[in-house]
Amino acid sequence: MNTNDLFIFKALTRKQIHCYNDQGYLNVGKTLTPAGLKMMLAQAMESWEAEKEAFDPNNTWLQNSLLVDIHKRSEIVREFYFRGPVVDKMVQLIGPNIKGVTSQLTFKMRGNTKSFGWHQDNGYGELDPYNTITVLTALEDVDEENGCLRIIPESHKKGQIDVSHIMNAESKARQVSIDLEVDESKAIPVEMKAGETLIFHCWMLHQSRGNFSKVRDRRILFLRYADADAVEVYNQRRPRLGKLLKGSSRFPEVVEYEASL
Ligand SMILES: O=C(O)CCC(=O)C(=O)O
Repeated sequence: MNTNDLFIFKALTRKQIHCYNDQGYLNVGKTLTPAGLKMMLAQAMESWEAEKEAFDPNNTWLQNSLLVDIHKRSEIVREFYFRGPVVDKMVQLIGPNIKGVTSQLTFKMRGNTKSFGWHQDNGYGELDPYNTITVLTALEDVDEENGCLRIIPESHKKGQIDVSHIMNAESKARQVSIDLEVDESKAIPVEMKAGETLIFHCWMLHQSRGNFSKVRDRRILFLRYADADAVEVYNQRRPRLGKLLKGSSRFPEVVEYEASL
């Protein structure tokens, strides 16, 4: 696959890095060309339609809105995740050793009016070191009407919030969602144009409301990248398995891990 026609590669500027570190999030601009966007949307929709039913308010977030391991189903997602325009940006922000730790679609199709509560991504699975980054790429324009992400700028400065009372073994089994109390007056919507990528820190407080558009979906590719030595705090500090994308890892199981198919 010749990705030069599909992806837009551009290093972060010093100003952007400062902004990310200070605010905890950054819209890095377009990472997909129109052709890349079209191909990614087509492959994502093929996977989505093969797996997912219509929205059902009695179903969980997972059932309605999430399709995991999307890099295993879509070649363009795999290229984007492993060798795309975000990987070198992760080196700039995290360091020389990088692994991919999550790839999924979070789709809120029209009519899916369920909100997703306030949380830190490191609340659903605490990784150490605490510099894991979530990377959202909008596959169409997203705004308040169709349920864009809402965040609290600088909230990453609060550090890890203890959610062990919510995320105990029993509640995990029941797929309980985290919904932290926050100061809503500090929240801002993060609107994005199709093909743009937003990155944010693993301690960033964020949530989304439902999709209240009658005519537009809200389709997002959701990836996460971590330091190649990142461990799962909730799992006896075992190394998080994920494909090594840059540099090296002290864990042989990470070096040898083949995530693709
Ligand atoms: O897709 C959304 O609206 C929210 C998803 C999210 O915050 C997450 O999966 O951590």
